[in-house]
Amino acid sequence: MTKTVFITGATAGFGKAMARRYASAGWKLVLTGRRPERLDELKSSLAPASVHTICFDIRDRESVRDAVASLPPEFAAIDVLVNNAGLALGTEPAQDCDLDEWETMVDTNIKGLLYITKAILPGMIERNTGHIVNLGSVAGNYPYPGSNTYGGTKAFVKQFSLNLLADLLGTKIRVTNIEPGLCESEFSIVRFRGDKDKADNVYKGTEPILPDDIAEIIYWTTTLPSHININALEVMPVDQAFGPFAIHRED
Ligand code: NDP
Ligand code: 8X3
Repeated sequence: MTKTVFITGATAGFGKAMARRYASAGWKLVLTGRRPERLDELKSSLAPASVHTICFDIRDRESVRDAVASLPPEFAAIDVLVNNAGLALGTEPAQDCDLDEWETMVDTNIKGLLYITKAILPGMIERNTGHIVNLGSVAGNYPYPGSNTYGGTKAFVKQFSLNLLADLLGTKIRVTNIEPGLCESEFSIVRFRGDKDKADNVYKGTEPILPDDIAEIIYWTTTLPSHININALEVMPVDQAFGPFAIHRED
């Protein structure tokens, strides 16, 4: 039977690449984001794939509930949910950050992910099948300067994914946390609030991971035999590694 994938944040980056990957394998797709023109363009580019688009802000609890409740019957049985929509805002030290931006990251990366999960999980439980893939980050595993709240939200995503697995023991539902490092998408443009030069500098002289790479990895985790669960998968480009501990010394 044709499977259905529900991807949040399909208007750019990983989400858009995943839409192409799953469509090429013949899946039905539910694609979401806040930019309707991008959703329309993507749907046309995926023809003749079976695509349902929904435009809403995942921070809005009612919109999430309505969007999932009003799925057409042929798209209502979700096999794979990819909780991909998310963002970082800024790289300033905590003491210089804007509280509104911190709240936006918490509302999107944590609360939005919870709203979608809570709306889609009951159907998976009822059918005793499904796979939830969350987009964590290396920022949820390791600290770095300026990661403060963004890293905190991704640490939440990591622990929530593991805790979901604990609660879902005895069901056939799978949960995977994907933890990428440096990947080129619109992520840095958003993080630097539209400053394209600053964003380009992040990737300058390196070979970052690309959205198609992440799409392939996620597709793989969701098409393994159904008795296998990839709990977490951390992935960085070869051009990225770890630095020494920073030590402050008085002059
Ligand atoms: P992009 O900025 O390219 O895409 C982000 C997507 O999220 C867009 O489609 C955007 O759609 C959607 N989105 C953001 N806020 C909302 C919202 N409030 N409601 C609905 N949709 C929203 O970033 P990436 O593809 O790189 O990032 C995808 C995920 O991967 C994020 O969770 C990110 O934290 C994570 N990640 C990214 C890494 C990277 O280096 N790129 C590394 C590790 C993790 P729209 O604006 O249309 O709403
Ligand atoms: C995005 C990766 O290293 O910019 O989650 O935090 S990083």
